Order: sequence, then C-alpha cells, then structure tokens
Amino acid sequence: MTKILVLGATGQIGAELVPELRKIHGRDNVIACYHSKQPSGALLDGPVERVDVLDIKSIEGAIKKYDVDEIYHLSAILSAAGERNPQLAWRTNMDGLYNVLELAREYKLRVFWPSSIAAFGPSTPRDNTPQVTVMDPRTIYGISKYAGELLARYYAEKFDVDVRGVRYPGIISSEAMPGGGTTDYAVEIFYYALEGKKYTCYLREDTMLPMMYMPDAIKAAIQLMNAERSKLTILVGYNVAAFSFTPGQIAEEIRKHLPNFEVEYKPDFRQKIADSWPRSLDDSLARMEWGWKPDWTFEAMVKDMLERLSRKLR
Ligand code: AKB
Repeated sequence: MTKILVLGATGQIGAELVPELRKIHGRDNVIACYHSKQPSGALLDGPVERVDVLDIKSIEGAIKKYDVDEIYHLSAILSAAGERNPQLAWRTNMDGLYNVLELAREYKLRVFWPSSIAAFGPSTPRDNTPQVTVMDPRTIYGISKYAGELLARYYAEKFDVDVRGVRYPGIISSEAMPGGGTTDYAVEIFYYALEGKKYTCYLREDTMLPMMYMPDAIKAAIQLMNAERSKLTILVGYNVAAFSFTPGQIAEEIRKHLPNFEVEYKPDFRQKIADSWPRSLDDSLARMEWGWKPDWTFEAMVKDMLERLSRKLR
C-alpha cells in the first residue's frame, strides 16, 4: 500500500491527478494538500490537509501523520503570475522544491516534480526542440524550472533520491482552471465560445505552442512513476509532447462546432514569453525510455472539451 501526498492538489493538474491516483491506490491513501485555494468537488472524497510548501515542518507534519511514501509536488507559481511577483515565484518554486527534496532524502520518499517548456528560452531551437539543447529561460518561472531540474538531478545522484519528472507543455483541462500561465488562453477560449461571447486573446493569432490534454498529462506522470528506474537516464525534465496549435487554429477548430464564435487578438506581455518557448518538442527519449505516447489528438481534445464544458455550464 503506497501513501501519497499531492502538494498543490487544488491546482489545475492536482485537481484531476488526485482522483486518478485514488482510483489506483485507494481513496484514503492519497492526501490532497492545498494552501491558499480550498479543496472542493472530488478532492473532498478522501483526506485533505493544509500544507505550506515554504514551511518544511508543515510538509514534514503531513508526511509523519500519514506515513507517506511518495510526493507529487505540483505547487508552483506559473509564468505570467511569476512575472508579476518574481520574488514570491522564486521562493515558492525553489524553496518549495528544496524542502520536498530534503524531506525525500531524509524519509526516503519517491517524488514526482514537473518541469515545463518554460525551461527553454529564445536561443533554444524552437521546432522539434531536442531533449538536450540550449537552456535559456527568461521568466522567473522558467529559471526556477531549469534550476529545479538541476537540483532534482543533483539529489538523485548525490543522495539517491528517486525523483522523476517531465517538461509539461501547456495543459488543457475541463475541471480546474489554470492560473497565471501563458498558455491559459487555450482553456479560457472554450468558456467564451460556449457562452456565446467574443474572446480577446492576449497572444497573436499565429503563436504556435506545444499543448496537451489533461488525461495525457496525468498518464505521463503515472507512467513515469511506474517505470523501471534503471531504464531512466535523466530522471527529470523529460520532454513530452502531444500536439501544437496557434490561437487562430483553435478558434477555427471550435468554429467547426460553434460557427459564430469570434476572436480578436490583443497581445500583451505574455506574447514575449510565448515567443521565447518552443513551437514543438522532440519527446523521443521519453518514448524510448518509458514508453510515453499521447492518446489525444488536437481535434478530439477540442470536441471533448466542448462536450464536457457544455455539460458543466448547463
Ligand atoms: C505556463 O503557461 O506558465 C504553464 C507552463 C507552460 O508551464 N502552463
């Protein structure tokens, strides 16, 4: 029986990862940890705990209380929000990870910790971005993700901590809203379309970014955690890809279902961030080492999002 702590459970990924992990490991074995955002919905169908990732004693308290074996550490301040408060983003993202890794070392815990395409930067090749390439992040979030990859790998090599992770692209989901990311438009746009409102997109119409539907993001985390450790050469920061699209292309795809949907484009500070990220990713290492393969296509994701959200908004 594996006891799992999910830090950042009320965030976009956590809200869907917790129910999935509970299906696998049992309701009472997956503890949904939150900080500022209160848990609701399915998260309340099992244990919940308030944990501050900046307070090592607070995390340690939960580890001892539930006799934890694994941590999924998802708490982070994303790219756009990080630019509004870089000091808080650095502390949350770096000190939070450091605390988790220190406790993993001490209590011999396994850890999943995601990095992001934000770890790349303007001098990284933007198409089919290789696994190993120029790392040149320019946002505080991206800098914390790249530094985090190095720190996590250091803990793996120096202290034999079993820490693993992927570099997520933008994640699209129908359950929790993303918050403070540059790729958030790809979720917001669906709500406007379904409410019959015109959407003003903060990125240019032709801004291509790699994205992924939530079921694949969850599958990547669980599959990587189940992989045989001896087969993993890099442990953290695996590129994982599903599809890439532009705001213009997603608007067009939505219009196949809702023909009157209108979008206008008013790029803001997030354009510069998006322009520094890859357009597509080479995820062949993840495919080779732990069998990664996405299930969802762009077209199927758009159809499913519209169906799910229209039921939710009814
Ligand atoms: C963001 O936009 O900041 C995140 C990410 C790509 O990591 N969704």
